[in-house]
Amino acid sequence: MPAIVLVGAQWGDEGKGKATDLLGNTGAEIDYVVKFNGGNNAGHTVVIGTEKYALHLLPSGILTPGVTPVIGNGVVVDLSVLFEELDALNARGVDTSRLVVSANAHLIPPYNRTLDKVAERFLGSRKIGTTGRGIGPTYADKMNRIGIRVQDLYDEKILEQKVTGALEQKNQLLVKVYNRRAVEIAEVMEELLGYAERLRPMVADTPLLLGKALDAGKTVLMEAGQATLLDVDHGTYPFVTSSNAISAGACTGSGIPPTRIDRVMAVIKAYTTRVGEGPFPTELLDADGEWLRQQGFEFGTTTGRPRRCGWYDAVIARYAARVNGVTDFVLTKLDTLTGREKIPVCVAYDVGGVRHEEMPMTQTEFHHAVPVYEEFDGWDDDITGCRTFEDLPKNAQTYVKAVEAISGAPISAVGVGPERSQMVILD
Ligand code: 2SA
Ligand code: GDP
Ligand code: MG
Repeated sequence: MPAIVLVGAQWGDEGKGKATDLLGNTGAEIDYVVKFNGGNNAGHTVVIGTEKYALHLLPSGILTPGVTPVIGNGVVVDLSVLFEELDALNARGVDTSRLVVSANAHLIPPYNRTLDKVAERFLGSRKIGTTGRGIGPTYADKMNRIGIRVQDLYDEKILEQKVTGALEQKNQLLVKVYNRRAVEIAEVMEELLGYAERLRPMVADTPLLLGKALDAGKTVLMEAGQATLLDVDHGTYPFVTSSNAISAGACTGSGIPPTRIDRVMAVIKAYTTRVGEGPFPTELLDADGEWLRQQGFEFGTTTGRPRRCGWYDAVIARYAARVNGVTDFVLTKLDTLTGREKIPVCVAYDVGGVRHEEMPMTQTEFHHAVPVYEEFDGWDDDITGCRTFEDLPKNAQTYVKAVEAISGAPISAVGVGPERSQMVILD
């Protein structure tokens, strides 16, 4: 199993961090875990025994001894956050010395953090609900060819030229559009260069490193930040993040070609959540939504924002299966649904009287999609100790099998609690 991609099937926070960590610790024998998109907008929580880790910029593989964690070229890196996270993990006794960072990864300069936040304020009711970490402006700079890359830190003349060029545009925006103070070249240079020497031993030609590793028979896991419906091309645009979070993004964001990938796992929650703005057909704005938020502890790992909650949406699952080429789903947080008499599942949408089995073509239709529900019987027994499918109560088994039948790919594992071991592995 040389290259595996792990993505989120919904709007994020499906439990990708735990799934990655679990893969690294079960038979899969993962050698490298590569983060290929996003930056410190991500928030992955991994619980090992009584220890809880919240990772943002670092790949979840950092917690597994023997695994080499890699920050791929598709990631945007805030150096201050990188070293804060490394220091915090080191203080807890985690060995982070194997971390590798792509020379081609883009850096989040301080002015992009400011621009992300002021742009959101400026948009008012049209805001995206970003995490305010400078992600969007940094990817925009990359496409606009005014980005700063990791390798630029080691050619000071080039770095200064690039920062000067970028600031010509950024200061116009900051001063003239947003009424902020202009940013000085010196302060940007100082922040970026301040980390250069500490970063130097981690910097590598990661596509070459990973290509050689695959040639040598090593197993590489590529871990997505955010999720399918937040993908800039295939998500609910413009209410998306600014990178490709689907499986195809793993190739551009790591330099590993599609021909080397033979498994695409998608993590999907037994219900649905979203943070930030944008359409969400099964959203529950009532007591049931609040019940899911409290039962599932649905608050942002990065920003602490309460997550919007709704029922499982099989239209989204089928869409995710298709655009990612999902080979298997990991269904998480089944335990959160314990205690309900009935569990509704969205099987299709009604858009203006027309039934849609598949994701509608336009965002206008998606905004107006009304879920068509089927109800399943719930269960009361605590399932957090279940480890085999047969351990699950009959109604929970029926729910899992029913969801699998309409989601477009088989379910290979079911999460029954936040801890690493709380997983039911299916045949
Ligand atoms: P951005 O900051 O430009 O990427 O925001 C654009 C949209 O992407 C959403 N987004 C996320 N959605 C879910 N989880 C994310 N990570 C954190 C977590 C979120 C948090 O794991 O809990 O702590 O709030 C994440 N990152 C970005 C974002 O909400 C916007 O809709
Ligand atoms: P990610 O962004 O996809 O990695 O997900 P997050 O870490 O942001 O959010 C998922 C949350 O659910 C975390 O708090 C996890 O500890 C927790 N979690 C993951 N799997 C399960 C599960 O099967 N059951 C329960 N109760 N919690 C889970
Ligand atoms: Mg998260």
